[in-house]
Formats: sequence, structure tokens, C-alpha cells
Amino acid sequence: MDAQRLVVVSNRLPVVLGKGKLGKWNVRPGSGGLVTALAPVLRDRGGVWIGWLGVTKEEGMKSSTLNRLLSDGGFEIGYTLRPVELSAEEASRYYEGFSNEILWPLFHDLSSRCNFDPAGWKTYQDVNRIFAEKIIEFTDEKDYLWIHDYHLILVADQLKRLGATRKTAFFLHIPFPPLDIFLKLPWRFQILEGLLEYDLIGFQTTRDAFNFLRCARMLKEGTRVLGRGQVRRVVTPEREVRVGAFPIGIDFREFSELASGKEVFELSRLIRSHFPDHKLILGVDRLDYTKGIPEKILAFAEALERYPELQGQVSLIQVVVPSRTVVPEYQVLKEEIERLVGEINGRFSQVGWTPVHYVYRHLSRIQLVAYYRTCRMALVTPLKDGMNLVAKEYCASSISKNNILLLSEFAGAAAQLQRGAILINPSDREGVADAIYRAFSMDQVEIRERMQRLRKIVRQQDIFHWVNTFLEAGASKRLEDFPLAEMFVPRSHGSSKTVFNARAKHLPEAV
Ligand code: GDG
Repeated sequence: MDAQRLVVVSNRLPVVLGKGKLGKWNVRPGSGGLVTALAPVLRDRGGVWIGWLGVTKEEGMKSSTLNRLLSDGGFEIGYTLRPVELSAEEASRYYEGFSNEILWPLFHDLSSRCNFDPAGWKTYQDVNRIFAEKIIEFTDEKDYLWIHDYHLILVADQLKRLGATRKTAFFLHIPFPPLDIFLKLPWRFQILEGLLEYDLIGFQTTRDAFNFLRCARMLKEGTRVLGRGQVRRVVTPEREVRVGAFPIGIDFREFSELASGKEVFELSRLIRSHFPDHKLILGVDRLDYTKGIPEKILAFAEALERYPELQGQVSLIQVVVPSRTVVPEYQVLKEEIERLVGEINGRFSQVGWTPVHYVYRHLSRIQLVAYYRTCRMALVTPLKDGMNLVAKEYCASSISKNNILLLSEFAGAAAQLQRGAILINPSDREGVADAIYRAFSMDQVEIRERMQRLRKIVRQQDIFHWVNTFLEAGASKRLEDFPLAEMFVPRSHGSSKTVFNARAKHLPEAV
């Protein structure tokens, strides 16, 4: 291993394991914010991605089968996949327990939803150590480690405890809470100290970075924050860490090109034909209480009530993607959403018009982009969100520029998109209802100007911009400075030979 490689570490690998009809295991690409964002970055870079597959040791996959499946998958995507194996108990306490019942709600300012069960804390540390051990096995001191998200805050600390020296950077995809909320965490000092073991810590917004800097100053004695601008230096009595805001972007070109393609065009026509002359509002959310789905449905009902002329004219298509389905709280949320949809449809439906179309499943990328392209308005209502990629994907797919984005003030994306989007407070039901009505009354020139502004920002600050600014801050490198993948064409595709993968030039789009 001569050259420095980019090594991504995240809770989940970017693929999911499933069983086919004959009971044989197979791998499929994964979904979710982190995977959608990072997959195009590492593609063809010949780096390594270390993570858990979402299948526990007890589920009985042989290590040899696992490694074969992953090496085939890695060939196709141009980087190596390295699995971390967890037992059912480890997965449950670390992932469902500590990560998703403590850190997730707390960091989204929803401390009343936290279950501060101390059992999860020990397992969280153990699993972070297991990740650190895998990192030591699969990387060397030259590699650049980029560790992702709240599941893995203690990895740098565990690497140090195991005596390993690595260059480490951490990116938090979710918000970082203000001091008074962070203080509620029983393990606040350990989590803070753990973060301070990285060389660079990246947040989605300056608000999150400032929240963290304040916590560091108040909770760690002798800490000073130096410098100005995007990246600050945090000097503690033991070490120096850099901290900055790096708003994540999307692969704008991919969404824009998909939206212009024939498949999306035809699907878009089909969707339209089911809603003749109706104005369509779109909601796309993972099933999660932070996404404000009930609040959105209630605000839409409020709009129908306050502005009866919208009845028979406007429909909400709400796509909910199943997520964390084993957690009882998420099942309760699903039932609540379904009850609300039923109530509103029961109350307002007319012959030929149903107000809410509810889709509870994972859509293909083509279907998703077809909805983005077709719907006149996207209603994005998180109560709090690190960034919210759906808002950006909607803009990238709005090739006709006749679409309107209504965006929660509490999404990280609001900081970048506020000049083109209509900002809303999702808890203000009447305010959102008024905004929906006003947006549909807006003149075409203003709609186009707003969408053009949005598309420009999303295009300029895309996923490659994000990764390059992060790598420049952390390693004084850009993505292209890491070696291109040297890929061996697998035997089944002909003779075994080495090829070099070249990424197509990243062309700007006229907006
Ligand atoms: C976390 C943070 C932050 C959704 N439905 C389908 C589908 N998706 C894809 C979207 C989008 C992703 O899932 C969702 O991303 P979000 O950003 O909205 O939300 P989280 O999953 O909560 O992500 C978030 C993100 O990390 C990145 O840093 O923005 O704040 O919470 O990419 O396209 N994809 C497909 N079918 C669907 O039905 N194919």
C-alpha cells in the first residue's frame, strides 16, 4: 500500500444484503442520506469503505460467502468493501439503543424522546472498539480515515487506546445540539472528549459548529478557540483539533440528467395522467419523527380548510420510506400517519379527487426523480434536520424550473437555500397553510427566478465541492489527488486484466 488511500468508515456499508427466492444471499445498493451522498464520491477512487452490513452474526452468513459477495460488489463500484461483524445484542444496544434512542433524539433537540438506559453506553464503546480494530486490520498509517456520523463518535479515541496512529476526520450528518440540550447527556464529557480525539470535525452548518465550540469551551477546561472563517482551531491542554462547517451536497448532475431522461419523462407523464389538472405537492421522507410528517399532513388539511378553493385542485403525494421498523416508536408513528391520511381523505375526498396519496415503500431512483420532476411543490417539514438532501434533489430534478420549494427553517439546508425557497416553521400549522396558498398564487416569473437561484446553489455546492472542501481542510488534498481505482475485470467478464477507471469530466449545467 504505497499511495495514501481514502478510507470511509460508517455504521452501514453502502450495500444491503438480502435473500433471493431460492434463499441465496445477494447484495444490492443501499439508500439513505449518507449512502446517496457518499457513493458517487468514492466511486472509482480505489479506496476502502468499512462498515456493518446490517445482518447480525446469528443470522448465519458464512464469512467466506460474505467476503465473496462483497468483493464482487466492490469490483462494480470501484472501491473495496470491508465488513464489520456484530452480534444481535451488540447491534441492538449500540444501534437501536444508544445511537437511535439517545444520540439521535437528543441531537435533534427532542430530549423527551430519549431513553437514557445506561446498558447501551458500554456496548456503544465496545462496538466503537470493534470498528477501530477493523480499521487497524484493513488500513495503515498513511491512509486518510473519514469517519461518519453519530454511531462512531468514539472511534478515534478507541484507535488511540489500541495504540494505533491514524489521520482521522469526522463528519456529523445530524445537527449538534446547543449546550443546554447537550448537558442532559449523562455521558457528555466522554462524548465531547471522544470528538476532540479527531484531527478535523465537520458539521453541516455554522450553527452546529458553534454549538459544538461552545460545548467544548464550557465543558473542557483550558480550551481555546482560535482563528476566523470556515475552519477554527480548538486548542485543548492535550491537542489541537480543527472544526468547521461543510454543508453536504448532492450529485446535481446525476439528478438533473436523470430528470431530463426518457424514462423519467414517460413516468412523469403517467403520474400526471392520474392527476389531470391537479396541482401536486410532494413529500418524501424516511419514516422518522424528526421529519415532521404528521405536522405536514395536518398543515395540508389546514390549507384545505382555510382556502376551500384548493379543494378538488391540489393533492399531496406523501412518500414514506420504511426505516427502523423494529423500533416500537416508529411503528406508532406509522400508525399515526396512516390514521391522519385516512381522516383527511375521509373528510375532504370528492368524486375524482383524493387529497392525500400515501405511498409507504422504497421507490427506485427513477420513480423518485419522476415524482420530483412532476410535482409543482415540495413540502419539506423536518422539526430539525442535519441538512435534508430531499430538498436539494428536488431542485436538481426541477428541470422545467416551474417548481416551488417550501422548506423548514430547521433543516440545515435552509441556511444555503433561504434565498430561493419559501421558509416555513413546521409547528406553525396555519403559517404553513398560508405559505402553501401563497406559493400557488405566486407569479411564474418569481417561481422561475427562485428555482434558478436554488439550482445554481445546489449545482455549485454539490457533493464534489463538499468532499473537496472537507479533504482540503483535513488533508490539504482534493478528491483527484487520491489514486484512481485499479480495477481487475473479473474473469466472468472475459480475460482478467487491469483497467483504470476515469471519471467523466464534471461539467457545469446552464441554469
Ligand atoms: C441524514 C441526515 C442529512 C428517500 N426515499 C427514497 C430515497 N430516499 C433518499 C433520498 C435522500 C435520502 O434518502 C434521504 O436523505 P435526507 O437528507 O433527507 O435524510 P436522512 O436519511 O435522515 O439523512 C440528513 C443526510 O444524512 C446527509 O448528510 O441530510 O439531515 O438526517 O438522498 O433520495 N431513495 C430512493 N427511494 C426512495 O423511496 N431510491
